[in-house]
Amino acid sequence: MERAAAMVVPLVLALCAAMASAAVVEHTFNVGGMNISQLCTDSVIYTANQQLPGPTIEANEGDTVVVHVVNDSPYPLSVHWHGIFQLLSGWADGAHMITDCPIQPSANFTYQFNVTGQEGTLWWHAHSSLLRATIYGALILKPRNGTAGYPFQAPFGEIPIILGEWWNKNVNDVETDAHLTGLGPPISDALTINGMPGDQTPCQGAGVYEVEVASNETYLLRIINAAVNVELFFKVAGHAFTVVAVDASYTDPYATDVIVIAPGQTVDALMTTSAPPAWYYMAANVLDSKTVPIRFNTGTATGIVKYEGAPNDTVASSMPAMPAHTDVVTAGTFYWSLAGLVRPGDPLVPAAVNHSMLVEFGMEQGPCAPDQTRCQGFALVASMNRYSFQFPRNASLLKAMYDGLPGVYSEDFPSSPPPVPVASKATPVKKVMYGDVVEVVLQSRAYSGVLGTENHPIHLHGFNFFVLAQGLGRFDPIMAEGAYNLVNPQVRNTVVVPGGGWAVIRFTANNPGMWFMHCHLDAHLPLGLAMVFEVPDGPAPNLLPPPPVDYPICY
Ligand SMILES: *[C@@H]1O[C@H](CO)[C@@H](O)[C@H](O)[C@H]1NC(C)=O
Ligand SMILES: *[C@@H]1O[C@H](CO)[C@@H](O)[C@H](O)[C@H]1NC(C)=O
Ligand SMILES: *[C@@H]1O[C@H](CO)[C@@H](O)[C@H](O)[C@H]1NC(C)=O
Ligand SMILES: *[C@@H]1O[C@H](CO)[C@@H](O)[C@H](O)[C@H]1NC(C)=O
Ligand SMILES: *[C@@H]1O[C@H](CO)[C@@H](O)[C@H](O)[C@H]1NC(C)=O
Ligand SMILES: *[C@@H]1O[C@H](CO)[C@@H](O)[C@H](O)[C@H]1NC(C)=O
Ligand SMILES: *[C@@H]1O[C@H](CO)[C@@H](O)[C@H](O)[C@H]1NC(C)=O
Ligand SMILES: *[C@@H]1O[C@H](CO)[C@@H](O)[C@H](O)[C@H]1NC(C)=O
Ligand SMILES: [Cu+2]
Repeated sequence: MERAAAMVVPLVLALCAAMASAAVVEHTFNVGGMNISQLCTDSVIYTANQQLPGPTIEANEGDTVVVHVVNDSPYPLSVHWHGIFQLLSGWADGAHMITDCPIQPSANFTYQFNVTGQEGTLWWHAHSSLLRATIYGALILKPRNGTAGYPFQAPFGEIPIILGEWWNKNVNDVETDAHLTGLGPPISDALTINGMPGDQTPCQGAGVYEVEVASNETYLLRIINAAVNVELFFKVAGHAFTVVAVDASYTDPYATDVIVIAPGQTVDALMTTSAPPAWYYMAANVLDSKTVPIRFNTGTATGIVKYEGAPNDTVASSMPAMPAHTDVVTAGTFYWSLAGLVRPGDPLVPAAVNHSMLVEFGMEQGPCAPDQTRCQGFALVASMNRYSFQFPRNASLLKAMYDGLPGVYSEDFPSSPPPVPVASKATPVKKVMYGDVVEVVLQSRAYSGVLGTENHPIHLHGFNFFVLAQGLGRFDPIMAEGAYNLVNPQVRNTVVVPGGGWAVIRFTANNPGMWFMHCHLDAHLPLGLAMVFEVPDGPAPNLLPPPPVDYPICY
């Protein structure tokens, strides 16, 4: 009886949603300190509304999202709506010093944007220092007519799975240490599932995420990698998945028993509860793609899937067999097998390209800066096309563009790597015209030295891109071009470029603004692994409106 009643509710909701016109989805996030006992340690962390993960925002395509962020923390911060196009609302992108100056302590700012042409799972996070380790949450975008609009059978239930990293320390201090030593942050103390580390840590009684499911039903798992610095494997013992979307873009259904997900990415996967009724572990562990041995978190975060009415004595024997940390083959298979689902009316891959770029990036050893007081011998430096990105200090790039403020940035980001040996710290942008098609070969530089190479998840703000091809080693245009998927490539906002390898992305610059493209490992972003696309206004009505009245200014 109970089950039958539960089935009726989604149908009614779907009908209501189909009739409803665009809605306004409004939230207030009070970002402030929160006492928490985690890993047998009492800490003060900073969260939105005293929740870890923070509140879930759920909207339908076409809705307007309004979030009042009140900064009750001692840190200036901005909040980024990861993957949202921000069509004609670039001021609300929340990219620290790119589109916004941070919200000062005791101040507030209202982010407002429309959800246009996007469905699936995205997320939001602080975009200032390591604060995003605890200030994050899910951003769920449903079709305009609700679950009836899914290009797959509406699931019985939906389960957000937000993977994260936890430090037993104030993450701002972790960030400061990373800068003082010049070596990046130390490894995290635990991995988490929905904010909790699970029962495989040395701390007895640590929090475990648990979810109850009914037998023989299909659930939609909305998986988000909110970890700061690590790619992750995710499995549920005794269960398999069908991937139906990544980064809020539908995919051809892809069957797998392991999800591979990099910081910044999302994966929507269907899971059918057809196993014998029992408790099953879900687990996440690190994919370590480094070619040299550097310490990483070898722990496993766990949660439990509990079948209704099942005995609990089966959980101990049901740990999923996780891939080895170094299993880059399993990772590559997942990342490279996905294809986009092309439906009538979806954007097609643009055939002609206006800007063909080769962007080479990587890490090197640089000199210790005077303020890096604990730096010994060298500091890590990262660059894109030889420029180590420097954040502007006096104005956001978007405000500087809008006001025509000189001296904040230069428009000379090169379209291919110049033959200069050292990375110089600067704030160059690549200017393209509104509506131009941009193709970028993202080339990871290979090193034989002590730094080795590793995968880098490259994230573009403001646009989705088509991933036309990916490969290992040096990009060879003759070899690669025949292999471009121009028919149904996967569509993403964050692509994992394999260590020493490459990926080719293509997008249409149909939104005026300043759009950040950067490595989503926070160990690499402050070192300069970033650049910016400048897109001026298009023909009316494609004009960037003036900044909101409460837009934070820099001090
Ligand atoms: C944390 O706990 C301390 C000691 O009980 C208390 O003084 C403080 O107000 C608490 N902070 C928050 C943010 O709740
Ligand atoms: C957002 O949607 C609202 C309601 O449909 C519309 O009035 C407004 O112009 C849109 N804003 C932008 C920036 O497109
Ligand atoms: C936001 O700041 C404004 C201006 O200081 C103030 O009037 C308003 O009450 C604040 N709103 C919240 C929710 O704190
Ligand atoms: C929901 O919207 C999708 C896409 O517009 C459409 O294909 C589908 O038929 C709609 N379903 C219902 C039940 O309205
Ligand atoms: C689930 O489906 C299988 C196969 O149809 C069936 O054998 C089993 O009894 C079902 N389990 C429940 C709890 O309904
Ligand atoms: C399983 O149930 C027993 C009896 O209710 C309880 O003592 C035990 O703690 C439970 N185990 C877990 C892992 O919840
Ligand atoms: C971009 O390419 C298209 C197609 O070749 C062309 O029509 C357009 O003029 C180009 N735009 C610019 C700014 O060159
Ligand atoms: C930024 O502001 C500081 C202090 O007002 C000034 O010294 C500096 O020249 C400015 N930098 C730029 C790039 O305008
Ligand atoms: Cu990186």
